Amino acid sequence: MTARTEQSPSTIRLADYRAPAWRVESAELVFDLDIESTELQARLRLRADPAQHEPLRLDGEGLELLAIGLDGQPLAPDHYRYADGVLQVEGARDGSVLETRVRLRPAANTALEGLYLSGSREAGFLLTQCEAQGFRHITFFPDRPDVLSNYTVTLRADRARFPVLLAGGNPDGAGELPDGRHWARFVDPHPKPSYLFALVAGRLERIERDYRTADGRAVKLVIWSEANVIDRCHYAMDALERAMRWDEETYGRNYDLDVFHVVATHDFNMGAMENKGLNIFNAKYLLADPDSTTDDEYRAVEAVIAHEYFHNWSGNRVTCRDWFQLSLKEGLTVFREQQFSADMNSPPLKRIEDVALLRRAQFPEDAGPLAHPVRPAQYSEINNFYTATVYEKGSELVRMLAGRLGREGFRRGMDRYFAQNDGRAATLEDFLAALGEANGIDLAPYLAWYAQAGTPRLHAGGHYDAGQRSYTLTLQQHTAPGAGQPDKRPLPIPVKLALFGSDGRMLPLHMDGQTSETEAVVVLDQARQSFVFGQLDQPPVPSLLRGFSAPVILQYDYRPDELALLLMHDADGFNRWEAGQQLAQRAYDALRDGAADDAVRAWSEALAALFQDSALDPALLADLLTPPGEIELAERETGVDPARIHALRQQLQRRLAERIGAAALRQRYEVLAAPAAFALDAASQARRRLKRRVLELLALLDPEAAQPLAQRQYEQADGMTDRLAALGVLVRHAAPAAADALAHYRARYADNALALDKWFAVQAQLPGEPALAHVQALEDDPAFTLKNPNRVQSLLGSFARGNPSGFHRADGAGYRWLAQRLVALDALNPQVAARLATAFNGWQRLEPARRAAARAALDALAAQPLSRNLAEIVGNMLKD
Ligand code: B3K
Ligand code: ZN
Repeated sequence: MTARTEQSPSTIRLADYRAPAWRVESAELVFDLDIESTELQARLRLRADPAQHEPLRLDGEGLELLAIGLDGQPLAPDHYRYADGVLQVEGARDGSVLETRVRLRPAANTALEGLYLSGSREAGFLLTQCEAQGFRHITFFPDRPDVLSNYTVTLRADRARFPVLLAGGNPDGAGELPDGRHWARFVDPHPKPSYLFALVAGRLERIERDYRTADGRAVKLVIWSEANVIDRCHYAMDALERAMRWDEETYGRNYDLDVFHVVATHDFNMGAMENKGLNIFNAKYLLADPDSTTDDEYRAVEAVIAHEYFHNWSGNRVTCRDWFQLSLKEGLTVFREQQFSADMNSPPLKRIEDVALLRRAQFPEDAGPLAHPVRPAQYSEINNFYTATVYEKGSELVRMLAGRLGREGFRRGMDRYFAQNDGRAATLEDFLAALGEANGIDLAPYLAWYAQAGTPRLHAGGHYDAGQRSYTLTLQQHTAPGAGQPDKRPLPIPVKLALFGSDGRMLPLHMDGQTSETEAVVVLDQARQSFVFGQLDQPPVPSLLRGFSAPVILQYDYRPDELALLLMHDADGFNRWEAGQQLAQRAYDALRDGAADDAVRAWSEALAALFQDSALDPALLADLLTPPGEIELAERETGVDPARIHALRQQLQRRLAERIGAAALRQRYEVLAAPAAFALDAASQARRRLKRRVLELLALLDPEAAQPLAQRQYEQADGMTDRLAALGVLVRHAAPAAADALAHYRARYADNALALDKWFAVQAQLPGEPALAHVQALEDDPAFTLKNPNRVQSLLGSFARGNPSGFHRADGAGYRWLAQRLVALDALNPQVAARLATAFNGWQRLEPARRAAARAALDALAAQPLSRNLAEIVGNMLKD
């Protein structure tokens, strides 16, 4: 197999969607579980669509078929055919029962899709991953999300080796079998698509909690993990309870089974999976304790626990008709999770974090060869479409709709959406229709957002007319051609805005003879529109796109003093930060272009003043003191030279540190570092966040003076946030103490996989040329393996996707090395290989030498036999 082109016959198109010719009313599955060889007997009651006269075709990948029968009779070999992932059966009628028996080999499954082994053959446990198309690796089935079936699952296994047997749904009996074996049965009362099937079997420990839903159901919440980490599951349990309450209060959604199981595994391709009643989590998003978990990771655990739980309604009760609708569940669930996290923590900080992620991960995707609409029109490998566009941009689209309808209107719309689509496989049209109908508003124009790739640029210009006392704001939008869409249409762009006077106060908005409050939303739905505001005695400073009201790139030619005014006075926490980011970008541009110092001075002086403001939230201050990242800065350039970007950004931060001054930084650091009892509350987290930032600035200003502080912080840290921050500073500045600290950390956390991942990651992020040799040496560490996705991400991912100046070496050695590793990884785990390959995104915009080297590495890769996953990514990268 080589990289395929768009014409490949394996391309699946939204336009070709057809309702299933065959459905499965009920599936009775009996597993005889074993590490090396598992056997599965499946009994499917079939329903035929009378309008379609199609033979019965079921999906099945790599299955060893042991027996097959139809309506109680064994099938003769000429009555069925199994080839190329499809089992075709002759003679099936509406109401027929198909029985198959297959053998699976879990321990040999390194792709971690279908049924596989987590951990060692001796001590590990069995589990499944089915989304998107893993179920076809387990049994023959119409493996598509619009086939909803009733599942009865019986698990049988050796009791000593597999004391715990779990599947989705409610428990329905358990008992002993001869020869030390036992069984357990589960019945799911809610029809579900095959991608939500799950089982887990092995030696696991648990923690439990009784929960009563708002509508009165008694639910047993159980979190499972291997024995050595069960003590680290309590935070997740608390977060789960908070999420369940929040969904009852905010959306009126109650849980609907008697049990809710959550299982942690160290071997997982992504974050977590929302299987009905049996969520499975990458341990990274479930385990938490102060000694091994940073504050950011604590918040991620809370967010992912909530995300998967929220899927029970937005995803499971209402699922997707086809995989093109993926954002129907993912964008919506990310949005619900973002709302929840904002409510649990700080709304402005959460917004800043989410927009920063959008800019770092989604904007580059939308601007490069992997660009696709939130609802793609075609794909080759669906697992490649679990992207920042589908998730993060998808969430922004829901946010725009929610903003348009207001809090109560959105709730009304969501109630209708759930009521109309419960138990169905729905489309994005169904979603917009329900929201719109419940509010008497036609939301159809927003569908264009789902179909069009690329980030719109929003150009804003203001004109003040002293005679008329009016201010005219002219907005224009433009989306560059791309992703096979030469002509982009104007989209509805809600622009939330306020006007500021020169004293920093918000001005009342007089528009179209109406006076509104000091904040309004105007919607640009044409290529260009003007909005006039009256009764203004002075030219105002506009605060535009407040709260980041649409996922666009805003361009407004602010003067530095205008940005400084917004940075000081904007009550919208997001826009306040944004003003600082804009100022930082101007300062960066000035440094790069060798221009006069004004912009650097404007930025650093404004921040130096805020540094003294004791009323400012330390966490917000930490974010304000952080200029846009290297990936974001590269997005604004052509002929990208990542080494130069890194150097300029360091220089910029050094200038900031100089302006604030070593004494002020040092003093603030000592205050922040004063001993305090470890706590996870917002104030404590904010203090640690600022402490880290101040230490980093100090290290830039005077590495030698900062080193003992970092060393002391490392040694005295009472939690991972402080410890890792200090280690990072020591490593990045090549401090003499770095080697000792690394050795100490390596030994201290030798048995803690998640902490060890951070040890690999911190070294993979060493800037510049030396990083590659470091990474290569770390590949020889006995703890490194290509078989574990978290470890691959921590070393290879942190380097290739998170360390631009390290990966993009001028000599191209980073590219060649990655291409080689991708081939090896692809043979084990195509999903993880494909994700890692996105590190090449943006290669066409590199400066010529790097571009040529990247292209050569990609060409060499494309010439190899690759999985469909990796072939699609590489093929897209090389598309014109
Ligand atoms: N739905 C899963 C992702 C499945 C990815 C399949 N390659 C997790 C989530 O988004 O909640
Ligand atoms: Zn999700």
